[in-house]
Amino acid sequence: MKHWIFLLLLFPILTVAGHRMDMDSMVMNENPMNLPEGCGKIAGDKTIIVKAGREFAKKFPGVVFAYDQQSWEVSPCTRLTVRFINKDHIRHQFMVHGLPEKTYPEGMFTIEVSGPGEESASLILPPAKKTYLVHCDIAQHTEHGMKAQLKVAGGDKDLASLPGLTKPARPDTYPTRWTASSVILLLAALIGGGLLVWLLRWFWQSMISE
Ligand SMILES: [Cu+2]
Repeated sequence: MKHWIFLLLLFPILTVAGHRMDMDSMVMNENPMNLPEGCGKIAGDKTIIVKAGREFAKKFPGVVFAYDQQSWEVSPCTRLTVRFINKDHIRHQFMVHGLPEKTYPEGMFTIEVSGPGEESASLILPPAKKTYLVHCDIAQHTEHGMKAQLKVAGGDKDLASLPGLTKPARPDTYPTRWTASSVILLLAALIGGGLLVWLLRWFWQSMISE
């Protein structure tokens, strides 16, 4: 009996247009049908396979999570199907921002997969030349590299901090703070090193002169 009450509570969530949810994945604002403003018809269909996980971050120094690609190009009014594959044992998302809010509530489209596995969903892209931010909204995943861009009609810019593609907006700096003790330590290291070289030379010379 309790299960039925639970299902009844869940029912409204499951039936909201464009939303899907099960134990392993979630899709928000899926839209394979409604044309965004300015599109006369669906210009064409395109499918991209997006993989997410730690293994794709290995080639980028200082990056922990990444997609297998950091940039995708799509033509205006294309119906894009995203096949999102999560390779990790943690949650990852493919979240697009900045879409027209009339068609996409809060301007967002999201696929989330909670562990190793995959989920697919479609969206129709607007006609304008624009670069959309794609990222994983799980805490710290964007900062650690799970960030990319989706360019429609060539895009209007390149986003910052895309692993292997663009420079960070605010690069990390590691300034040296010179204090009395660090200066003494440096001098001691220089003198100690010089002394060691002199000692070794002396030792070597006394060996060959024998
Ligand atoms: Cu993630």
